[in-house]
Amino acid sequence: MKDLNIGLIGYGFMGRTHSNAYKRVNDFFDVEYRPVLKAICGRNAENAQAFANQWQYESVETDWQALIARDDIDAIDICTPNNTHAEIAIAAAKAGKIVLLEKPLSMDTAEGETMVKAIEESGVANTVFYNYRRVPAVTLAKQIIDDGKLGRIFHYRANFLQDWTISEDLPQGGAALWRLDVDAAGSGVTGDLLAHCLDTAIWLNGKVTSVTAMTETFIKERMHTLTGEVQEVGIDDACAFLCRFENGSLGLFESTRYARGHKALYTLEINGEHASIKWDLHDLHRLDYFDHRDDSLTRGWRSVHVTDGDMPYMGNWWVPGLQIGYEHTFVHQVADFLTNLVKGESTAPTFADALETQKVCDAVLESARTGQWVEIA
Ligand code: SOE
Repeated sequence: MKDLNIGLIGYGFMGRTHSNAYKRVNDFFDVEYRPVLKAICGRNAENAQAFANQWQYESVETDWQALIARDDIDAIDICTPNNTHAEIAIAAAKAGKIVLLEKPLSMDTAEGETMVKAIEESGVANTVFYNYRRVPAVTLAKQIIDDGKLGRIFHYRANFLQDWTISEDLPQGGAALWRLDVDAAGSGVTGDLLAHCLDTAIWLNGKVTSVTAMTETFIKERMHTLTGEVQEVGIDDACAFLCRFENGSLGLFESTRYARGHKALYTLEINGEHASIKWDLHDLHRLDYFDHRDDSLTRGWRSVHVTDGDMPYMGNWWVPGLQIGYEHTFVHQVADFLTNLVKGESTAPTFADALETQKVCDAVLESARTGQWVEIA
């Protein structure tokens, strides 16, 4: 077993999901590397120390450049706001460190391209955490599609609905609310939530070739947490778009943070010539499947409980019938990453894969601005 010394930057929500994955992976997956929580890095020394105590990191850094300069760090994991991804990832790649990055890749396509260039020039192993690919039911959907069971695909539909920003008293910016600040996030639901839907869609159904979109910002001004000043809101609160895929199918996507009652309702449905698939994050261990070729006595929607030992990832967990959840998707990505690392390979979605998602996000935002269909180069 080889040690892989991790230096993780960012002690927020995603810092916790990634740390949990590093700690759990060897308990459940037979991989040749053992992640060692070597250092946590964050600007606030007290918060970073508290995080280190909670998750048992060996040391604390408050300067990410100092972290990258350390010889005892093999891999840099970036869990910081989006506007810092490029600078840190490029510096880490140039220093020859392995790079793991929480989604999305970048603020925009141009920045993403510089990141892909740097990572490819350095040749370091990399991955971007788009964790929902590794929900066992979603991975099973990929296997079903690749097996040809759906036949020709006609429609791809996805939603990601939340309701946590409806109050106009909610400020923008700062540690907890940077996702609402366009300067830190790049965009609103498009880069934060539809990016997840697009990563899964491109993986399951292939390239998106053109889009037409609309966005809305319902609350136009919010106080900034850091300055106390009321500022214009620059993010999209809601976005809906239509698209065409390279395989000829049509896509329909919607995301909002204003769908009262929905907390993280990521759903997708794919309709093919022979069969259809449906999945819902709130019931994440089930995959609904309808096959028109079934005999007429039993034909209907089946709800497949994706917990059997021969289903994706499930043989590594408990016993058939017992469920796993959200945090396990990150464990799966780390397990795959460590498995591929032995072969010197990166793990999908790589920086280059995530750039495809970024290009579609940019096209969506451009279309919403111009009112025109936008082709994806
Ligand atoms: C936003 O609320 C958020 O936390 C996203 O940033 C995550 O990527 C998504 O998985 C859940 O929702």
